[in-house]
Amino acid sequence: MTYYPQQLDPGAQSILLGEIRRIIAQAPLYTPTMPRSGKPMSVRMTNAGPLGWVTDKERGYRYQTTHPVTGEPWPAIPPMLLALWNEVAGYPHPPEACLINYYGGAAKMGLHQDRDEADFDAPVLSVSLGDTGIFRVGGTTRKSPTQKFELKSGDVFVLGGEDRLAFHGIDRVLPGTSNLLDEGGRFNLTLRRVTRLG
Ligand code: MD3
Ligand code: FE
Repeated sequence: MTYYPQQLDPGAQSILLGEIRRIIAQAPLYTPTMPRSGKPMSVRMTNAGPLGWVTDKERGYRYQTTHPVTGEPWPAIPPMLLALWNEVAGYPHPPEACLINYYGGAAKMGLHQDRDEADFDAPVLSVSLGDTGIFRVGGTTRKSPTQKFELKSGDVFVLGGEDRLAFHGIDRVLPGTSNLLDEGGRFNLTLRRVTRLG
């Protein structure tokens, strides 16, 4: 697990935010629902890239090529994110999915593992924009002790190797900790490989 605090300066953060706004104009944030229960998640989501992560009551967690509401293909991953992947991920193949999470007021994400990908060898890269998120990461079992990090706007995280399957979540977002978003809240972008090569 490698933490790059303030990897993006304020200028780069606002350019990236512009790219995210453009993606959301094409592929609106929607409210995902949990498998089986159909309980809505508090985080709203959309994606960029050839594949996007989605969930709903009927079909559960999966990757698909189209937006679940509009039926349109996901917009492309912004070149600056592909450049960031090349700079810090240390993986010789590009990401296939960029999940865009938006945390408004009371949104959070419970402790979970990311295991909907066929390839766990590739790292996962996360970029935070906007208000600070309280991030919790543990080990590969739900009982392992956890560590807390404050993920601030412009921070980048790379999860590779053993940490790729660590349990993690967002306890809460601290309102008023960033001026980047006029509406407040937090965006997290997660770049992932989904399919196995070869
Ligand atoms: C640690 N998102 O979308 S990103 C998710 O801030 C997710 O929105 C959180 O967890 C967020 O699945 C955390 C940082 C992250 C991503 C993948 C990981 C941390 C990780 C995979 C393994 C361990
Ligand atoms: Fe996750």
